[in-house]
Amino acid sequence: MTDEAQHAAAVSPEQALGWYRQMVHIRKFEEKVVELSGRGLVSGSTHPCIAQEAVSVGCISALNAEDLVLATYRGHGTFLARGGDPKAAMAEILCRETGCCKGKGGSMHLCDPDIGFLGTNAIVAAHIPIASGVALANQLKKTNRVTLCLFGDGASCEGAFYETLNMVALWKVPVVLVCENNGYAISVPVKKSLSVPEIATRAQGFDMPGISIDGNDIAEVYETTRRAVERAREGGGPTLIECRTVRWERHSALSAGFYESREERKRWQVVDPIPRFRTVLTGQMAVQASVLEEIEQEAEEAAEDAAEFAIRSPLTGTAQLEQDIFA
Ligand SMILES: Cc1ncc(C[n+]2csc(CCOP(=O)(O)OP(=O)(O)O)c2C)c(N)n1
Repeated sequence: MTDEAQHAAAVSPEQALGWYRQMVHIRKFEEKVVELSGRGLVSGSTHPCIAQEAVSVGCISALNAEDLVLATYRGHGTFLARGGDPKAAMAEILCRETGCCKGKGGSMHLCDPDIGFLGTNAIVAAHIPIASGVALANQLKKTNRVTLCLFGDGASCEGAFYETLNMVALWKVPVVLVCENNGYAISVPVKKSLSVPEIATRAQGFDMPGISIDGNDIAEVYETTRRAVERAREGGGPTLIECRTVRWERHSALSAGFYESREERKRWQVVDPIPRFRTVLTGQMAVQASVLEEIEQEAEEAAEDAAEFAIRSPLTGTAQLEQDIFA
């Protein structure tokens, strides 16, 4: 039995199918975003999370409905995994009035407080102290809510990360810090930016747990996050989880993979979380391939519907510039 199959053994077929559905929906959504970007419909840059779907879906499914999430600009998948409306997300990415932020945030700023999704952020590592402040506020208010914060390996090299680790460990703040280590910060490979082989070991300097896991094994991501969330909720404080993953496509839809080698591409495709989980579903869980094909078809249609909705919606114009502004 593979590691993945062992981790999935504790999961019900319903939950497993739900995860598969979410991962495939995110994949199709992101492929559509890349296509629309190529057609010149996305203003500025957009950062696909293709191949990182298991991290978004696995860790978000370990949360309660009241918990809170903050993520990076590579956060479309996290937004969708949290239950964000794909039409409102696509409209936001295309800067339309019907977007979740009325088209003023664009691809890097998705937000929906109604589902506890407090936003994605374009400034590398800036949201790590913000998420921890949110978690501290909830600790002080005794709400029992946990805050989940996702960020990249590049962000783990920023000063804001270390300052935050110190304070959240000291005050036992109920935050779960999930580092999506996809091997690169734009074009800089981790071997040129990290002083340690595993980002998770950095937690030791702050006397908090740090765990490095296979971020493309959705059941392992779920179980590790579930334990960290439980610990945070019970007053045990923060955990740093390093999800080792790959960024299969490119840094952004504008910078089509010009730096990865052919060998690296092949390695990335082998660890792709979707076909890997498909094997678990059709094998030990005996799910019919036709059920999965239906899910893939439905996801493709949902992505197309989201794109059509966004394209039909009016572009956010200068008339709205001064609306919803706090000064
Ligand atoms: C404070 C800051 N410095 C630099 C940048 C430019 N920048 C945008 S993305 C990025 C790479 C970040 O890499 P990582 O944290 O590993 O996340 P990934 O893009 O791989 O998901 C950089 C340096 C920025 N947006 N913010």
